[in-house]
Amino acid sequence: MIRSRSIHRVALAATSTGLAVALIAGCGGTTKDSAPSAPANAPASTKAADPNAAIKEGLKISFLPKEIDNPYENIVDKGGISAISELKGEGKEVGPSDASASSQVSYINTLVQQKQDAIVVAANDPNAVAPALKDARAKGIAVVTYDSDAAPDARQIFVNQANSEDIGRSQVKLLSDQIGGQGKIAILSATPNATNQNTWIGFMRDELTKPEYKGLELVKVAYGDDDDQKSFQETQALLQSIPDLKGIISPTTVGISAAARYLSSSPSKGKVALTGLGTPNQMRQFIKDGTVKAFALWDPSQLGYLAGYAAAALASGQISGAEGETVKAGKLGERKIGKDGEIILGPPTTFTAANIDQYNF
Ligand code: RAM
Repeated sequence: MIRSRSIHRVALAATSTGLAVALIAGCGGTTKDSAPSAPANAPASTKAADPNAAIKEGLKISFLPKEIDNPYENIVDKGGISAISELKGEGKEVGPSDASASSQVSYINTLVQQKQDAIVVAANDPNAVAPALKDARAKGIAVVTYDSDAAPDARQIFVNQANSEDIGRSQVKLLSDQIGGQGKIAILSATPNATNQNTWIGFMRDELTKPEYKGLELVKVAYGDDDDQKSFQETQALLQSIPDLKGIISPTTVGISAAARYLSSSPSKGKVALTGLGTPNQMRQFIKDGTVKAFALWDPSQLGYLAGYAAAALASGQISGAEGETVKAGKLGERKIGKDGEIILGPPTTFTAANIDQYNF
């Protein structure tokens, strides 16, 4: 089912999750009728960038999250739309109701038909979206991935929330510290094809080969598909099938909040440790009731904001996505484009009972 949140001149609207999400912003700018004029089959990144080029007004920039009803992704996109608003463009969020591999292809095709200036996408699968993204680029549309990357030759820039290796390795340490480095552990991930979770899990597996973690045994990777109910049920299944399980890492905001909800009313509360990546607002009650001791995340709004600025700079010819270029990102300052077109937002924060009340997202 195609779902769109594009409503002109409406700043806020209620979503089915109850969150208020900014939809179209900055409609005061002129509206472009056509995409930037790159020749067909000439990817925008082959054109020389002009660092002094002004950001064009009225850019049409769409944010395509993994799924539209994920509260985390809504915060990210709200941040992205606010960036486009600052730049006097038109930002919107559209996306599928599930995070399955091919769910985003029809959205990309529609955005191409709508002649968007840039598409910002969190890929549910690095390869399933690649042909549609390449088609967009051939038509002169700037393509940025954020949160979860696509195949690098299908996009110009990947805005990564933090260093992927640091995320993966630090998650293992967070759990190990809580269980004294001993026992069986499991991972509750998002979908089996998610680029970001799979990259992090790769680094977790590598980290577990280090001598300091020899007492930990990763016995299962389960997939909750970034679906609340499935994540809840997979948590139950993990606890039932592995009675001596000592800890769970859930590197997804959907997974960790569902797992915490299950654990909080189960006899395993306080006995099976849970950590991962979660939003402070979704996890606060589980920190307060002792179900969870520590978890991590970056500021989702800043991730979208940075991706919005990068997309606008690409669509304006200010950058091409080449290593060494600088992205000017409003209130976030500047970020350099690294190897393979990657920009990093910054290090994540670890949340505990001591600091969680300082955060509201
Ligand atoms: C979920 C999604 C998203 C991931 C966060 C941490 O919301 O899987 O891609 O970055 O968790």
